Amino acid sequence: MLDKIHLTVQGGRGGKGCESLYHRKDHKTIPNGADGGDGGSVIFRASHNAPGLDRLKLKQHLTAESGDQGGSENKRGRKGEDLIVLVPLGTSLYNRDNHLAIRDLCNEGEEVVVARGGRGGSGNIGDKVATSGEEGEHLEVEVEFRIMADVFLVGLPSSGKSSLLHHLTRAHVEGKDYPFATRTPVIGVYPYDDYKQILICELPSLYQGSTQGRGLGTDFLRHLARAKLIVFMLDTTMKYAANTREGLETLQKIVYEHDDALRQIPSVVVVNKSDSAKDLGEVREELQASGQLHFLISVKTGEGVESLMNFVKERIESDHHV
Ligand SMILES: Nc1nc2c(ncn2[C@@H]2O[C@H](COP(=O)(O)OP(=O)(O)O)[C@@H](O)[C@H]2O)c(=O)[nH]1
Ligand SMILES: [Mg+2]
Repeated sequence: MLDKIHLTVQGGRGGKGCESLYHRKDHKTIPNGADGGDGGSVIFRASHNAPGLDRLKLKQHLTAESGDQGGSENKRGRKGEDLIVLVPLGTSLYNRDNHLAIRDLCNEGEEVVVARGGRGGSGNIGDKVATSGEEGEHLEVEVEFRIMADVFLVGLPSSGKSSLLHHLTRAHVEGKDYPFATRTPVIGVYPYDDYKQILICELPSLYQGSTQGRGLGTDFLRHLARAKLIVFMLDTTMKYAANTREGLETLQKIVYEHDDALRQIPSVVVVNKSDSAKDLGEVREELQASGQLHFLISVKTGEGVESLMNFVKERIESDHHV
């Protein structure tokens, strides 16, 4: 999945104003050339039905329709059609020249005019000087997609992220039992209380060395920017960390070095596989010592999962109210 592309965006040109004279029977001439139509604008709109950015990338140059020329006998040129570009919810637009944000499009139907069409030229009607239409705005745009989810699972390989996601949401997660199975983010919907839901996203695993360009790297951590809760996930088997403390440090170091602003997002530590711990007492002690909010769970037996989800629901709901 491609989630960062760049496009050239061009508003439609304004139609030319018309220069035309009407010859009256008394030999007087009356200017009657009409104005050209305005060019169409390029408008980005967030939609649940939008294709991924891969599809947009095929176009590269997006140009709205030009306005028609003005005609004689006061016939105004037709306005060019706006070009509506559908993008997925969670798309951010940046101006590539000055690197300024244009807009985040996060709600269904939300839209922004990215390149305005040029104004149509004046006709010579009313003794105006006939002019040609304006060019439309031209912009190089960076389009970036970040997954819109409430909760993100970030963890060591094989800690049980896919298992937890599947347990809660029935999301189809491919290739379990293979430590680096989840290569792209996977999203599931956790329904509760009849009509409420929480969107949960599993990110590919992190481990010591992810930052050194091994494996998938850490670019996917960009998706965390709008998270409401980050779940740092470890497990008791200690295959990918010497102990709980070290595992947690590894995860948090990678995430916060990727972007220090992510520290502002609430987080919780989840240690999975309580059913197969060699020394559960030691794990508990290390978690206590970390001073961080934590849950010890087993996706396999279901132990602790309900308390975890009660906390998650409370956390997400309190977030809705601010
Ligand atoms: N004993 C035990 N094994 C688990 C538990 N949760 C997951 N597993 C197993 O751990 C392995 C890795 O799980 P997976 O969900 O793919 O981990 P991920 O890499 O974090 O997505 C799989 O073989 C799971 O069946 C648990 O609570 N207890
Ligand atoms: Mg996985």
